[in-house]
Amino acid sequence: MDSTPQERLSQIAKFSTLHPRPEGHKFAYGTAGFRLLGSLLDSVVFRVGLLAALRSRKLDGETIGVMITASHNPPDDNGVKLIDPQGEMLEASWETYATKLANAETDDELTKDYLAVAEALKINLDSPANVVFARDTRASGPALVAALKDGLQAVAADYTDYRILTTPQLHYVVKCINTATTATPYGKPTEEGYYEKLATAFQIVTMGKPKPPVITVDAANGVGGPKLKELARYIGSDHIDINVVKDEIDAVEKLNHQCGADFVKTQQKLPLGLEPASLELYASLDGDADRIVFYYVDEASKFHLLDGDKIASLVAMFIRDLLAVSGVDLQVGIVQTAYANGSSSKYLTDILKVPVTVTPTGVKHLHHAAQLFDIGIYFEANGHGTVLFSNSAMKSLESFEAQNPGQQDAVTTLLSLAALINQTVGDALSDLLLVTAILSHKVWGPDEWNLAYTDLPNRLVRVVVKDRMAFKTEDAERRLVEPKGLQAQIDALVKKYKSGRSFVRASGTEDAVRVYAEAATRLEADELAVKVSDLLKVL
Ligand code: 16G
Ligand code: MG
Repeated sequence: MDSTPQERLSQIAKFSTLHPRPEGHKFAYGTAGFRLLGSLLDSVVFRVGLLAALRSRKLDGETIGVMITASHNPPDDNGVKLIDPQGEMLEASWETYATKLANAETDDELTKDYLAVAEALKINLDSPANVVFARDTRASGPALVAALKDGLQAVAADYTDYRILTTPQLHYVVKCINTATTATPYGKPTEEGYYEKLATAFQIVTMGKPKPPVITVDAANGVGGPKLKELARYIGSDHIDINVVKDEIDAVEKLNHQCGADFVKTQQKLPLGLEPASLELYASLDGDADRIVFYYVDEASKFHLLDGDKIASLVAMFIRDLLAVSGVDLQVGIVQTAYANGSSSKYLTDILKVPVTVTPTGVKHLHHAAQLFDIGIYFEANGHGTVLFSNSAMKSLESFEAQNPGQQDAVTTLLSLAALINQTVGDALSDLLLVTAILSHKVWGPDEWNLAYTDLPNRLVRVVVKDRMAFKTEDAERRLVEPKGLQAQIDALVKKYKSGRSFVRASGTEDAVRVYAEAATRLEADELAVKVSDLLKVL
C-alpha cells in the first residue's frame, strides 16, 4: 500500500529514536565501510538499513548485501559495509550518502536527508527493496543485527538474515541471488551452495593430480575457522588435508589476537604459539576470511612469508602456462598496489611478461582495474585478492574446440578455476583452494613456490601525525603532492639506498599515515623507513 511522505517520515522517526546517534562522533564510510568501536555503531547500522533499502529500490529491487564485520580489527571493534548486486563493493558515489545519513544529528534531520537522497536519485519509495545480511563472530554482532533489522523494517524492505558468514560468502550469495534468472547464474544462493560449488571445482581442477601439501591454517579465532572446516568436509580428505588451528570463536577476546593474516604480514612472524614443522605449508586468515597469507619455515628455521604478491605470481604463472598449452588467445593482466614488493613486479613484468597495473590501495580500485582484462589477477600484498574472468573470456573458453587432449585438459582446468575462484571479491577460503590446487599440479611444496623470486627486505611503519588529511598523493599513491616539498626530501633519501623505494600515504582505516620502505638489505630497508618517518615527525 502506498504511504504518504508524512507517514514515511513518522515511521522512520519512530524507529530512529530507538537508535540515537552518539554525540561528538563523525562517521565516514571509508575503504572498508564504517568501522569503529562496536558500542558506537548502533545508529550507524540502523541507518545503513535505510540506505541499503534505498540502493535496492534504486536498482529495481535487486538484492543488496549488508555485512557486519570489522575484519582484522580488535574484538571490541565492529563495522558495516554494503554489497552491490553483482557482489561488488558499494558504488563509490553512494559512499557520500552513507556518510550523510550516518551523521544526521537528529531523527528529523535523518528523515529529511533520507527523503532528499530519494528525491535526488528519483527513487520510488513504494517499489520493492530486497536486502540480505550476515555478520562475523564478534560479541557486538547480534545487537547490531537487531539495529539493522529495525532500519529495514522502518522502510518496509524485505530481508533475509544469513546469520554468521564470512564476508566473501555473503558477496557470493548476493551475486547468486541477482543472477539466478539470467543466462549465467552464479550458483545456489546458500552457504551449502557455496561449499558445493567450490568443492566440486576443486575436485575437477585436481583430478588425477597428487594430493596437495598438507596445510595448517590459523583462522584468527574468527568466522573462517568453522567455515573452512565445513568446506574441507565437502571436499573430502581423499582430496585435501586441512588442519585448522586458532579456531576458538567462542573465546571472543582472542579474535585476531597475535594471530591472523594481518598480524603475520605486518609483524613478519608466526602466529603466537604456532610450532611449525620445517618445509610444511601454513596460512593465516583474517577475522572475516577475505584475506590470506601463506608461510613456512625452512630447515634452518628461517621464516618465509608467501604474501599476496607471491600468490599473484604463482597464479599468473599457472594461468599463463595453461593458456599457452590450450592455444586460447586471452589477455592476462595483473593489478597491484604500491605495496607490492619491487621484486614481484619485476618478476611479473620481466620473467612472466604479464602487464602490471598499479592502483591506489583498497579492493574496489584493484577490482575495477582487473575487469579491464580478459583474465585479471589482482592481489594486494596484504593478501586481499582474486582473479576475474570476463564474460567474453568465459565464452571463448566454453566454445573452444580443442585439437588434442592436452589442449582439452588445459581448457577444462581453466574453466574449473573460474568456478573455484570467488570472482565477487577476494576470498581466503577460495584463494586457499586455488593455491593448493596449483601446488598439486606442480607437485610443489612451499619452498619451490617461494623460489620464483626473492622479496626485497621491506618495512611498514605507522606514524601518527596531526592531520593525516594533509597528505595528498598522486601516481597510485606512490608520490606525495602535499605537504609541499616532502616528496623531494623522500626522493633525496631514497637515492642513497640500493634498490631503495619508499612512499607515504594516509591510512584509509586508521588515523595515521603509513610509511613503506624497501631496499637491498634488511638493515637498509629499516633505516630508510625510520628516516622517512622522521621527516614526518617535524610536521
Ligand atoms: C581496507 C581495504 C584493503 C586495504 C586496507 C588498507 C577493502 C575490502 N579493504 O581493509 O583493501 O588494503 O583497507 O588499509 O577494500 P589502510 O588504508 O589503513 O592502509
Ligand atoms: Mg577482512
